[in-house]
Amino acid sequence: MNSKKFIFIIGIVIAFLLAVHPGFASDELKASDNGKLINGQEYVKNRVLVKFSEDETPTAETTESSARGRIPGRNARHNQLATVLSHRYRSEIKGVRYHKYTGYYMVETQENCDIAALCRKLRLEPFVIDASPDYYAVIDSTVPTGYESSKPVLAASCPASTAPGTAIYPDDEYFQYQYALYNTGQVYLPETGLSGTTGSDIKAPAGWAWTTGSEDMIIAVIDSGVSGDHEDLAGKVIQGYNFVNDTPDASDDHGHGTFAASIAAANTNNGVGIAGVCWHARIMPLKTMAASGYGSYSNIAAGIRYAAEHGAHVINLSVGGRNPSPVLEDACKYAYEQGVVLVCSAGNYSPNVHYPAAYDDYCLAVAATGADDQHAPFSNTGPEVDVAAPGYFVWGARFSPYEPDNLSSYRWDSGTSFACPYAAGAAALLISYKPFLTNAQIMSLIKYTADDVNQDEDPGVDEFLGYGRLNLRTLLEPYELN
Ligand SMILES: [Ca+2]
Ligand SMILES: [Ca+2]
Ligand SMILES: [Ca+2]
Repeated sequence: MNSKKFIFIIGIVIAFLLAVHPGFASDELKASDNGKLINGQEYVKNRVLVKFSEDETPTAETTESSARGRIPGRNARHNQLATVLSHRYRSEIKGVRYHKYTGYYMVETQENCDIAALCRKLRLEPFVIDASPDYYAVIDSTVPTGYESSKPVLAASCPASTAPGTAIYPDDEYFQYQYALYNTGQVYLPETGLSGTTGSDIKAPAGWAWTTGSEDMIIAVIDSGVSGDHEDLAGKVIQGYNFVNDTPDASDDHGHGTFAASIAAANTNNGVGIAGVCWHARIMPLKTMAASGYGSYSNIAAGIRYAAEHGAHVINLSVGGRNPSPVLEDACKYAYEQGVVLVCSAGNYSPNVHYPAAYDDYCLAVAATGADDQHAPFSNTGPEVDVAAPGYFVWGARFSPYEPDNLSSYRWDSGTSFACPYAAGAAALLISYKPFLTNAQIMSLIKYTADDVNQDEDPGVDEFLGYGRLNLRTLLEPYELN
């Protein structure tokens, strides 16, 4: 074994050891001492999210809330209740403020407050529907930032750009490595010589025969931000929002969001980089995850509501946490009721499907497969899994905060994080092609047209792959009635 290969394998081992423990906390997280543990999950220190009873009749809506449409507005009665809490629990509560993005009230606790005990007490108040910690979610990548492959030596196995039938083969430089889109049994990891299994792909060229997507499509990417300066996302990224720093600048300071966005909708057939699933969709970057890879549920909920309020058709959520939480579920319900398709990663190594993916009523939960259509070993399992897509060593746009001027590089990465945007891109393609479908119909079609690739071991719907691996050909091609 040569030394390069040895280092590469050691790298993979370290990557997976780290991935088993999602708490690969960055220095930033350690330094800020973010919270204690409830059920093993970290939450924002000194904060409780409170939802007041809807029965408390609103007496006055603020202009701010009415300008924001259907988001529940701050109302005078709720403000009074916030004041009541501040007085009644003054030994534990420092202040209460309305969180305009979620409609919840954020309680700031005194230092060393027992958050779990305070939540229990607040829930006993007749006018409090829920009081919960503001949990952290984590990005669903299994390879830590900084572990990135070198630029590969190009193999001579690129499919022809003209092809039999109606399938479309784009001319992007790295399309040849994207077994996820079109698997010819090609080498997909040049450093290792690993090759795929013919047909273990989402049948993208056959799907693109019917549509390559509409520029009207907006995919909101709730993540670490997106680098709109990357060559394969240039011209794609519309105005979003940064909920971590409360500013309109939603640029990426991690790399995860840029990678996920590129899988869903990279500039395609432009001769460089990779091919995206929905070629012409635009990306709305909603930064809810800090450079550490962690983000609070309240920020993610804010991002989900923002997307629904600002015209997103699809929301890609390659993030999640182990705890259910009303603030997150309410946001998913709200976006779903606005007609948005919410596509969520099932999570890695939890081992159960995490949240928001596990909200069956509102979210499409996506598991990961590899280049042989096998369930990826890290991919969470459970009855909430709806569909699977490749997420084991897949190619995407590389953005590194350590090399912000390098806007033309690519790499592989793994995780249900990167299975998710294949399904999000598929949803955007289907909406482009059949805009009359409802979000519930879109979600059903994605499930019902998937391939039951594990039917020998797990026939039918199962807890590993749901209905099966995504198939763009059967999703998009018209049915022939005989
Ligand atoms: Ca490209
Ligand atoms: Ca589900
Ligand atoms: Ca099955």
